[in-house]
Amino acid sequence: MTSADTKPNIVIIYMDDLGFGELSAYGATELKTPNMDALGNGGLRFTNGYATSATCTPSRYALLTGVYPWRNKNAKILPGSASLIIDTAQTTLPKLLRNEGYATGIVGKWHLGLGAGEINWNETIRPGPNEVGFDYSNILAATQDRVPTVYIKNGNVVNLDPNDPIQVSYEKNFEGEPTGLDNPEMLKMKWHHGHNNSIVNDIPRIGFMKGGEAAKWVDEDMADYFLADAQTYVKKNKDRPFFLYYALQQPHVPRTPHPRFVGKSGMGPRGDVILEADWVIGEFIKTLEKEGLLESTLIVFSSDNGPVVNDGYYDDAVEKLGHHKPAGPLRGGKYSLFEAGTRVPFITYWKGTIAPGVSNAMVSQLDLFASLASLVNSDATTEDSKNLMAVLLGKSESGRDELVLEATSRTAFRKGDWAMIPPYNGPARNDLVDIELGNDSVYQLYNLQDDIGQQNNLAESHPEKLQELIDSYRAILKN
Ligand code: NG6
Ligand code: CA
Repeated sequence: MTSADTKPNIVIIYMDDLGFGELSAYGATELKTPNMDALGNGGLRFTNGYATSATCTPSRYALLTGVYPWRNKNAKILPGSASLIIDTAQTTLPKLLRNEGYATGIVGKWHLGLGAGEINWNETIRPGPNEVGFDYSNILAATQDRVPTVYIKNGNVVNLDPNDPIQVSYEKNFEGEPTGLDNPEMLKMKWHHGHNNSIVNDIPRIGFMKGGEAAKWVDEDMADYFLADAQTYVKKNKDRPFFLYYALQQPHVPRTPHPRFVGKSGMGPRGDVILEADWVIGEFIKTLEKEGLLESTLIVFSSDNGPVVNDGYYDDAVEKLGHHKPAGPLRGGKYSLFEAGTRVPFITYWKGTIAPGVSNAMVSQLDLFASLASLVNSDATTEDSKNLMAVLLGKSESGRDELVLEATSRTAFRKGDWAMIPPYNGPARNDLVDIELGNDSVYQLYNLQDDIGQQNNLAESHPEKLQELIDSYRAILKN
C-alpha cells in the first residue's frame, strides 16, 4: 500500500450546539441541509453517537485528549481569559498524528484556554493550540459571545494595531466603555440573560474588552473567514497527510448569518446560520474534491453538545422555531444529562472506503483518539478512549458497551440500551434556556431501546438493572 492508503488525511468538522434532530439525514423535515446530508447519506450515520459532554469545553477537551473531561476539574465552560487546560506534556490527538508525519491544523473555535496566568493579548500568546500539537492554528479564543472578539493566528491576534492594545477583563468594565446593561440603545441584538457586558458590532457579549478596534471580527463574515482559511490549509498541505480540526461556530449564539443567508430558513437567525454552515461545508468538500483528495480523506462530522434554542439573546429562535425539533425525539438539550445533551449527529465519511449506511453502535468522540491512533499505526492510548476504528469504518457493529456522560460537572451513565442518572440537587429545569437538566431527587433509569424520549423511569421496577448500572458507573469513576 502507498502511504496515502495507510495515512489518509483526517478532517474533523465540528459544529457548536447542533442537535441530534437538526439534519434532514437525521429526520429533520423543516430545515434542508443538503451538504451535511451528503456526508450523512454518503457515509456512515451513527444513531448512537455521543459528544463527551453537554457543553463545549469538556467535549473539546475529551476530543483532543481521549480523556474523560470529568477527570479534569478545569474542563468546564471557560471565560475568554482562562488559562490553557490541556497539559503541554500530554499526548493529544494532533500530537500523535504529527508524530506519524501529519501536518496538523485547527481553524475555528478553540475554547480550551490560552496561556498560563494573565494573558497579554498584545504579545504572542503561549501556550495554546500550537503547544499541544497543532502546527497551524487560526482560532477564536472561546466563544462567539465571549471577548476578546478577535481571531488569533499561531498565537498572535490578527490585525492588531500596536497603538490600540487589547485589554480584557471578566471582572470589571473599563472606564467609559459602553455595556449591554447600560446602553441598550446601542444594540442590534438584545440580551435575554447574561450577555450584557461589552458591546462589539452592536452585540452585547460576555466579558469586558477595550481596544483592538482593527482586530475585531465582523460576526457576519466569520463563516466565510474560517472557510477561506480551511480551504487554504487544505491546498497548502495537500501533498502530505494532514489533519484539520475545523471547528465551526454555528449555531452557537450570537447567531449572525451573512446577509446571503438572512431569511433563508424561515426560522430566524438560528435556522439561517445552520443553512450557512451547511453551505460552508459544501464549499469545503468541493475544495477537497477539486484537489483530488476526497478518496484519501476521512471526514468525521459531529457537534460538541446538544441544542439550545434561547441561549441568552432575543433572536427569534423561539418564536420562529415552528415544527422544527432540534433534539429530534430526545429529551433535554444542551446542559442536560438527558440524551439530547450529548447524543448528537455523528458521521464518518470516506469516499470509496466507507460504505454508505447507518450504524446503531454506540460511539463517543472520546474514542477518536484511540481509533485514529490505530488508523495511523500509532500506539498512543489512554485509559478512557476505545479503539473503535473498525466501527467507524463500518466494518464492525460492536461499539462501546458503556459510557459516562457529563453535563455541567454532573455525570450520568449509559450501558447497553440503558441510561442511568444518579440523584442530583438542583433545578429540574433551567427556565432561562427552557431545558430539562436531568436533576431529580431519585435515581432515573431508562430503556432507550423502548423509550428513546426517556419518559418512563424504570428505577423502581428494575432494581437489579439499576444496581448493575450503578456498579459499572462507580467502577469507572473510581479509576
Ligand atoms: C453560558 C452562556 C451561553 C453559552 C455557554 C457556553 C450565559 C448566561 N450563557 O454560560 O450563552 O455561551 O455558556 O456554550 O452567559 S458552549 O457551547 O461554549 O459550552
Ligand atoms: Ca457548544
